[in-house]
Amino acid sequence: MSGIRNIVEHSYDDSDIQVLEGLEAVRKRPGMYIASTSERGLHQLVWEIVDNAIDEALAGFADTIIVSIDKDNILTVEDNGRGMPVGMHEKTGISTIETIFTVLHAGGKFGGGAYKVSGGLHGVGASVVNALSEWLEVTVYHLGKVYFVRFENGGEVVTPLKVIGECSQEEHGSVVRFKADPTIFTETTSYNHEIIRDRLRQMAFLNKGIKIIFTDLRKEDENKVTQTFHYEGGIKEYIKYLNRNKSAMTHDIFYCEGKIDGIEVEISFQYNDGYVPNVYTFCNNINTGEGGTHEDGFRSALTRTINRYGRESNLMKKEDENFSGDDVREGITAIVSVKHPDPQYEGQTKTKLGNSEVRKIVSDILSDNLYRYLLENPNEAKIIINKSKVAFDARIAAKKAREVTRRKSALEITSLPGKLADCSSKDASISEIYIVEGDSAGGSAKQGRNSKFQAILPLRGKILNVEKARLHRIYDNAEIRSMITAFGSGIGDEIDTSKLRYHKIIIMTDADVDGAHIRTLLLTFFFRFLRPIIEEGYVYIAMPPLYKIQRGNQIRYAYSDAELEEIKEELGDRVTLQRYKGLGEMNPEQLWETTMDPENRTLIKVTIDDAIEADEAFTTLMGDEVEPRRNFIIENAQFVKNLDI
Ligand code: 1YM
Repeated sequence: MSGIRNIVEHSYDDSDIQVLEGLEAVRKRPGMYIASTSERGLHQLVWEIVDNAIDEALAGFADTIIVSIDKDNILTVEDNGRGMPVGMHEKTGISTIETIFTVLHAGGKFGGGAYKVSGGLHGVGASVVNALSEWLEVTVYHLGKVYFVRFENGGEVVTPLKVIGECSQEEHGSVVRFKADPTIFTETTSYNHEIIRDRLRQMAFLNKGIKIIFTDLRKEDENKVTQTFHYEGGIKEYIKYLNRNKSAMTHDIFYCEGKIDGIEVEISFQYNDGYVPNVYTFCNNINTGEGGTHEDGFRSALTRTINRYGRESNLMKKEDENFSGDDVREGITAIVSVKHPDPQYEGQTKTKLGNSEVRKIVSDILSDNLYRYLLENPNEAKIIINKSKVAFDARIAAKKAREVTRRKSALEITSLPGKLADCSSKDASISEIYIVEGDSAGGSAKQGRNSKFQAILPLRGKILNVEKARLHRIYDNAEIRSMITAFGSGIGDEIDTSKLRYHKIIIMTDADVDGAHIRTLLLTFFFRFLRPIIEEGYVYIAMPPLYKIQRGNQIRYAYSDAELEEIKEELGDRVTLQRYKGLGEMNPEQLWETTMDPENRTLIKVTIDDAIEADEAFTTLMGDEVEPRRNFIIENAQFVKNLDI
């Protein structure tokens, strides 16, 4: 490879031979220059040429790039920049364009020093594309003239650079057209529409203002033939796009940019109501999947600035502990994009940015801008602090709960809670546990059950309903501890559903508002700390009847008002009607018959969506904000009917 650069010291003839030897080396061992000769390598050819066009746009000379795939998988990239240099290269004696396309790594070397951003990772140069193409053509529009050059068979000049026509003085730009060599790309030479579309869209997001038009003539669907990607808002619009199916917590999308020591930094983020952080980082338009110094700088500045603002605004109290990085990142969607003239990549897949100066640069730019943003947008700031607080509380609660279970196992106390009336079967697959609200209903359930496979755990309903209790207080709660021990699966990160002692965990609460409230609390608890038991389908809700309708010896139960009407119609007017206010009003036989007998009962399997909804309800209902609580109750009147808060 290094020998190739020597051509500058040789005569035209010698260098011509060496050039071809250089490109021949690429053809012999493509794997040294591109990732592979499969689909991935094929697409790298496209990125290589697109990167050059993007560089021209980033240098400020072009604003539109067109990428087209024709029916024969010939690829064309076009820009409206200055046009590649058409002069003779003084040292090689061949045209600069030919040099760019025939000398390995010539692109950067021959440039006017303008800093090249793209291709940092794969940037092998246009010559590699030429080497791996059956043919390649370049057309340049420059100062009223149209220039053309054509290469064949992996880089031989068949039509040296010449003027082939005229254009208007205003017209300028470069067009590169090539056909990938099927003898090299033996797997496929057919471009993947989605891969190209997604990358071009991403490029347009990462480089604000550049219009990228994608044409795929292989498509029949008109909407797919031509698509335009053009985002004046850049990564801010990218965040909006990434969050399109999520519900945002903050109304606004944060954005800032800055340039220190020639390193450009852009950062944007928004919080959604999810739990996972999604932080995407880029260097020179390449996704740095393994993170690196830019991500480090982002993380530390985010945590530091939110804590600083929280304290200075008194939204956090003096005695409060600082939020951790995980707390402030919960539910964030963020993009950190840096443009660096000399990036160093590390890591397993060389997608980790290593330049150490970047850490402080990103951190300084984010700290200044974010702190000012929080001061100027107190409402957004409040949402962010609150969101971090909820995450903080949940983290502490989870830790406590883990300690509780750990302490137990350390003492080897596996003894089941005293209130549990266990079933005799040890086969989890047929065993059920009823979590029952109240001691009296618990009593009926214990008497009414089939003790072979049904266990009963009574809870003292109101105890869970500690007003505005932070989650960690709930975990000090004896009832919660009873559940954890009874289930046997462990909790949090250490959960193991294969150790569950029952494959049906059935929540049985009164069919009234308090019952709904307790159910919400239980589901929230399951969702946050025992999520796999929901995901794997072990959680159910029992459906006790609302009415008992009797005529003579005939007894019927109605589970809804509509059903009551139907039964009344059927049995006529002379019925006695009993409205059940609670499970405790049913005698053991009735409870068995209506709610527990597998032959007759109705169970609702809890889905993760139910649990998410419950979790949201919980967060909103238990939060300190009055306004969202009221709004929530109005919007979810059905769910929390008459709930007295
Ligand atoms: C369809 C792909 O390659 N456009 C393009 C490339 C160059 C220039 C303009 C350009 C750059 C410079 C000066 C400079 C390149 N030039 C070189 C080299 N589109 C596409 N548009 N004048 C024109 O960087 O100073 C390499 S790429 F090496 F000649 F400077």
